[in-house]
Amino acid sequence: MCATCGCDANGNVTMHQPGHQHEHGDHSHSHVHPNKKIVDVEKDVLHENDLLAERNRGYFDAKNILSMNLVSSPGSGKTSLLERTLTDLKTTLDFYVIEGDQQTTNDADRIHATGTKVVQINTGKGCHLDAHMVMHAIQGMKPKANSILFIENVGNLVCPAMFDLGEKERVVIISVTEGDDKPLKYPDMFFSSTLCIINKIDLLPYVPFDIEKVKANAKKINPSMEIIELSCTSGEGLQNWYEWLKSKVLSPETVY
Ligand SMILES: Nc1nc2c(ncn2[C@@H]2O[C@H](COP(=O)(O)OP(=O)(O)OP(=O)(O)O)[C@@H](O)[C@H]2O)c(=O)[nH]1
Ligand SMILES: [Mg+2]
Repeated sequence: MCATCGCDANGNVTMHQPGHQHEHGDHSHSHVHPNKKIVDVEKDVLHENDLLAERNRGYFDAKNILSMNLVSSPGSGKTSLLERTLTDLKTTLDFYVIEGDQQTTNDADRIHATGTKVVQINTGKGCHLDAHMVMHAIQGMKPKANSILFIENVGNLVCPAMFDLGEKERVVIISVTEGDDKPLKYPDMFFSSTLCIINKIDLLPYVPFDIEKVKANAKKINPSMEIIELSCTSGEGLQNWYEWLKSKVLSPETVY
């Protein structure tokens, strides 16, 4: 059992690459002993995760890799946003993707179809990625310097908020079918993210979703959060996302 969220992240991390599979039997995840105080275990798990996240961050910084953790509820459009972005920008920027899901290589297969190098991490019953899993994935993937690494987290607005992966930016995606109260109901995720993407705006005429209200709610939780509205289906607003992304890319000359 995962001490911090109650998910059973017990056992091995299986990393799938389309057409290629690895078994990593050395993944360690802390377990709750029935007699131990949960609060102590939580501290240990998160402390261990934070140390590994710092290690990942050092690796990303040293290689000037822009790392982004994409988080959302299941189905908000994380993979759709990646498909659009990779297809539209692959000639100008160098991309890598780590896909996190409980099961299947569906998302990795979709990313692979865009011609981008991708590793799938299956968490089994675990409901979030952690820094250890990401460390293994980047060791196998060896992303080039000055590239962009997208990490698509498991669809879940709760547990991934607690686990720093060493990313530079955390991007939370909410779709208009989910309700405009989500920032208030899941404040940790919105507080810890730097950008909020409101996706599926093509569906606004059909759903009772107040876009001004969701923005106000997000700003209430995190006043410095940036917000971009878009539709992966119609393409509306994607340009704003691409400009934001490009503005975050550091040129090699600015690294010291
Ligand atoms: N109408 C509409 N549908 C969208 C949009 N973006 C994504 N979808 C649809 O939403 C569904 C889920 O999209 P995904 O990209 O798989 O979502 P996800 O967040 O990656 O899902 P998980 O990985 O399962 O958490 C798919 O059927 C998409 O086609 C959009 O902008 N508008
Ligand atoms: Mg996905």
